[in-house]
Amino acid sequence: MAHEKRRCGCLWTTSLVLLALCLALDVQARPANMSSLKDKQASSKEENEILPQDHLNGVKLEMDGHLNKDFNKEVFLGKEMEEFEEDSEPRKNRKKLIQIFTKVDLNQDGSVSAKEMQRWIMEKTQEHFEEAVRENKLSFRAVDPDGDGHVTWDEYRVKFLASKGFDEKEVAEKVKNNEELKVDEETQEVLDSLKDRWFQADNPPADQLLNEEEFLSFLHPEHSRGMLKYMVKEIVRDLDQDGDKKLTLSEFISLPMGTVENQQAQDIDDDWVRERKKEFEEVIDSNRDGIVTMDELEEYMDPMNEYNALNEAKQMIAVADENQNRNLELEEILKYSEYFTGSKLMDYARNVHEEF
Ligand SMILES: [Ca+2]
Ligand SMILES: [Ca+2]
Ligand SMILES: [Ca+2]
Ligand SMILES: [Ca+2]
Repeated sequence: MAHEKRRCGCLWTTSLVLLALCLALDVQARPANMSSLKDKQASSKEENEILPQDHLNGVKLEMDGHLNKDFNKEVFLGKEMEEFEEDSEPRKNRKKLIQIFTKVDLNQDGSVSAKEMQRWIMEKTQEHFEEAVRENKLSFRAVDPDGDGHVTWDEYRVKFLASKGFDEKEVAEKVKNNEELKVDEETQEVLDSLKDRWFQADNPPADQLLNEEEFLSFLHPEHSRGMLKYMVKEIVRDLDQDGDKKLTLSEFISLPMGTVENQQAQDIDDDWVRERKKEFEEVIDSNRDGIVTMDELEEYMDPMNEYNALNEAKQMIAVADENQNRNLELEEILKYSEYFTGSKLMDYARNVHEEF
């Protein structure tokens, strides 16, 4: 009887583990989707635009340490990305892709070289930055309603809590009177890390106020040298397990702290590990000594790094280069449309030259 019971308990434990694994897998599959969802919510809800996002267009890692799955699309399409998302009609997309091809092919010889692709990637990355500057104008206006060009941490904190559903007047009153704010633990954690980031974005001489430019680097650390370092530090802090401020492969292919319950799931998720391993060994660890330093990670994450852009260009070409001439022809780019634009073209092979 007792034996029976034990076996029952064992089965029960096994199914619990299985359930946990399934849940963990689900969670793990989520980050990339979550961030695109977050972006959408942010653009539809103005108050969310005052919050730094986990996902940054044209940056190879998300803030939570996950690889940016859309990176190649982002640097290939630039600000035209949304058009491809909204308009899924293959015919139109095909036409657009052909137009893009003729622009990437700068010397108009009918094929795209690594150099041409590199130039294009730099241009498209710049577009994402210009977009960020434009959006930042609106976000800054939302946190600086009196328009004096400066925002204090307290003002921002009130706006942030208001966006989380707190009563803005009430919070503002409490902050003004230096009263304690009763917020849940999770919100407090976010507040603490935002505060850290806020003071990092305050350029010397530190006046504890952010102007529009500083606010831009608060929301978009990728284009400011100091903030890029800060972002790298945050990511290393999350992934580094032995505290030496460097990353080994095993640290890099483990999930960030706080998601430890995914460890087992991660071990069996071969794709996830394989992709990260490849990225670690072939790209991030540039001197190939098996260790990723903060400097290496910073180089890797810098969107305006020309060397990275050339590497990315070569990688992109290699994916679709069927005739192995280290260049991309129109046929190749149309065939691999999903890789470049995220949308499939079923009739890629038909009448490629029809539009000319
Ligand atoms: Ca060319
Ligand atoms: Ca380490
Ligand atoms: Ca290294
Ligand atoms: Ca080719």
